[in-house]
Amino acid sequence: MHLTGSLVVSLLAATSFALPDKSAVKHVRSNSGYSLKTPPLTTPWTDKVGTDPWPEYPRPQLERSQWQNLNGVWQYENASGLDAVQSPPFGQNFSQEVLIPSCLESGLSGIQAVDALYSWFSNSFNVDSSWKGQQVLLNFGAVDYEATVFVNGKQAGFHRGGYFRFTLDVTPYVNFGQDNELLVFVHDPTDSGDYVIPIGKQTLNPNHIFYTPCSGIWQSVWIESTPATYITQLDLAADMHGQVNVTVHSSNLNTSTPVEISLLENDKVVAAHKGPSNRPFQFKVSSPKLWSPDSPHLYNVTVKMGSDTIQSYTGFRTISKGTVDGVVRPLLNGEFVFMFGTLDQGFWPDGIYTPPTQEAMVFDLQLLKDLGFNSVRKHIKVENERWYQACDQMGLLVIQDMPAMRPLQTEADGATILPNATQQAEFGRQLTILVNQLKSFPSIAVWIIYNEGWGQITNYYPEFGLTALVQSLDPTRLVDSTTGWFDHGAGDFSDNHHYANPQCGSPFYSIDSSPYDDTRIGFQGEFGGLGNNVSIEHLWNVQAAIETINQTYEIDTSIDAWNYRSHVVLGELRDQVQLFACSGGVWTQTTDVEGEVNGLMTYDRRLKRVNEKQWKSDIQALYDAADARRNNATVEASS
Ligand SMILES: *[C@@H]1O[C@H](CO)[C@@H](O)[C@H](O)[C@H]1NC(C)=O
Ligand SMILES: *[C@@H]1O[C@H](CO)[C@@H](O)[C@H](O)[C@H]1NC(C)=O
Ligand SMILES: *[C@@H]1O[C@H](CO)[C@@H](O)[C@H](O)[C@H]1NC(C)=O
Ligand SMILES: *[C@@H]1O[C@H](CO)[C@@H](O)[C@H](O)[C@H]1NC(C)=O
Ligand SMILES: *[C@@H]1O[C@H](CO)[C@@H](O)[C@H](O)[C@H]1NC(C)=O
Ligand SMILES: *[C@@H]1O[C@H](CO)[C@@H](O)[C@H](O)[C@H]1NC(C)=O
Ligand SMILES: *[C@@H]1O[C@H](CO)[C@@H](O)[C@H](O)[C@H]1NC(C)=O
Ligand SMILES: *[C@@H]1O[C@H](CO)[C@@H](O)[C@H](O)[C@H]1NC(C)=O
Ligand SMILES: CC(=O)N[C@H]1CO[C@H](CO)[C@@H](O)[C@@H]1O
Repeated sequence: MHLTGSLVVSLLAATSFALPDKSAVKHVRSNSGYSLKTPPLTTPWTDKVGTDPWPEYPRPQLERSQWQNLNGVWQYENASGLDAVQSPPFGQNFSQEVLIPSCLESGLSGIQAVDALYSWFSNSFNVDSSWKGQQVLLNFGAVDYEATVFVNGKQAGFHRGGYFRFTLDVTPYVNFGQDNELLVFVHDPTDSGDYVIPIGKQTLNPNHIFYTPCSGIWQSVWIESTPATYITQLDLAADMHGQVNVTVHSSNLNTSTPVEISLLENDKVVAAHKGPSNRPFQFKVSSPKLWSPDSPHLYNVTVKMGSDTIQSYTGFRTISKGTVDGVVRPLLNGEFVFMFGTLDQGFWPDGIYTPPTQEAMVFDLQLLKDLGFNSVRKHIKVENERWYQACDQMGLLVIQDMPAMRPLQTEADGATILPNATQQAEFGRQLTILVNQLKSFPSIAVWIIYNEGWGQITNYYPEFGLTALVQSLDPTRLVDSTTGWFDHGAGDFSDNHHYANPQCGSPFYSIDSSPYDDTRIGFQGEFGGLGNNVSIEHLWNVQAAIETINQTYEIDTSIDAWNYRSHVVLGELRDQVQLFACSGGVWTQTTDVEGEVNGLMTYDRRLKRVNEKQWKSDIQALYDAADARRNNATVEASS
């Protein structure tokens, strides 16, 4: 018997429900072949990942106790092409071993593949005999880009979209108390051929601000056991008045089952309500403690539907917009909140899209909190759900981008590549999934649809329809329809990008941007980007990336010069808060990424460029300037 560490952890986590019989848990295949491949740069966590990555429960807002983590060492083989899926290699050992979850291109995967367009993954998993009579659900946190899943030789499902969670009911295919063969075919075209799909910053040809792609099973995989009728999704929204809106989605769409929801604080039920499944219902909690970045209070939630019980949580807060002293402002709990965050791309030199560990992931967010940022812009990527939970717990307002399709022009041939009608419809479908999957995280404040014109059709203005779509799916958030470039008046923000200095809510503007529109929120969706080269041990050690270091942004020749320039640029933003209609900004960026050396810290997270004392004071000055506007005091811009 071989009991992997991840199973031990997941079994230990399953304390309040019947534990699977440990003696029945085993893996048939040897896992001795996996070893970390040395990436071009490591992080302090690279060597801590081991072979049982991401033991934490992957779906914190719909948590079941009876589950089994399938992360760990799987088998991998490069596939010849799309046709390979027609003849799945059942019952075979593959030539290589791979760490799941990971990007095939990452050192942590043990593969470090290039051009991994078609792949096979296999693993075997035991379904405990005590689960017999229950449903068995197989969950994937995210697979980039298309996954065809086979269980014991039968096709169990297909999923398209590289950033989203999906669940397959594999009950009919599994053998209880025995090993089951799991085979996954993955097709990830990224930006090859004429594919125009949501990819964010991934490219098969990394250069400048475009990076190494991520292919394969890059978020956690797990199975869980449920009753015949089970909760598939929980939509929860709670506002500053104590209003709670709930929809408990059931696997049985035909009938409405009674559900009971309880809010808990320190294990005590502080509110409870009964309602139907599959239909929205509401109730009110008197004088809830509100959620905000300064006081990120959360309530635990238990939902029971028939014999299914799940754990979740929520926070009470209201995001809206309103006019404060004649200026349209974003409001949190009815008050102007100056939103100040970083461009946070979520790339890692050892894991690419997959943070090496939860601790590493939180390390980035903690730096932002320590410096006084109250927001973070998750840039054209979707994180695993524990990242949003961390923002909920730590108190960071999330500005969430939809992963972009290809940028307007490719470096190679200068050709314009825009989505055709089919691809545009698919973009809308995936945008719908994004909002529906993430809308119950209290920290998310703003949805972004388009970044700098990437994939944005301009012979008609699709952002108007997509904005209406997002507003209908989630009326509780603001929509920043176009951050940077082609603004035709859609959405809640008049959002400008400008480097290095900001032009926020300002009456002047540069050729790339539009004049501030005073009917919407004036915002600086990107600025800063100041660079500073570092020694080779902190650099992404790839010659092509090193050669582009001085081709993108301003490079300051010392860390002192970098902090001096930061102080000047942040001071300019403060002046614009005082003088103009600037309601927030996004500093580029949290960390260096590949050939970009403009982070608050380096790509390996080992060197912080920020002079913390100065940055804290410069960031506080932004909030003070905003407070002065909120209080309608007369202020003068400093020189
Ligand atoms: C996979 O195989 C194809 C040819 O069958 C090859 O072109 C490609 O480079 C291989 N990819 C990897 C990651 O090995
Ligand atoms: C796969 O490998 C395992 C042990 O590593 C071996 O027992 C088994 O026979 C192999 N299967 C095939 C089909 O080669
Ligand atoms: C709850 O639903 C009502 C009616 O649809 C809506 O007016 C209200 O804004 C919602 N509140 C929250 C917190 O979602
Ligand atoms: C729901 O109703 C449809 C059509 O009547 C039926 O085919 C399906 O089996 C029902 N599903 C459940 C879960 O009862
Ligand atoms: C929610 O539950 C978690 C663990 O179950 C606990 O650590 C936390 O304190 C609880 N929160 C509240 C507000 O009771
Ligand atoms: C869009 O392009 C894709 C890829 O070439 C193609 O498969 C699809 O049929 C096209 N759709 C339309 C409406 O042209
Ligand atoms: C940046 O530093 C690296 C390593 O020290 C060096 O090879 C490269 O030439 C430098 N680039 C610039 C633009 O200074
Ligand atoms: C950029 O840096 C490279 C070294 O990586 C150097 O050869 C080149 O001259 C620099 N270009 C400019 C414009 O400074
Ligand atoms: C300095 C400032 O913003 N003053 C404003 C205070 O509010 C009144 C009434 O809305 C305005 O007329 C002032 O311009």
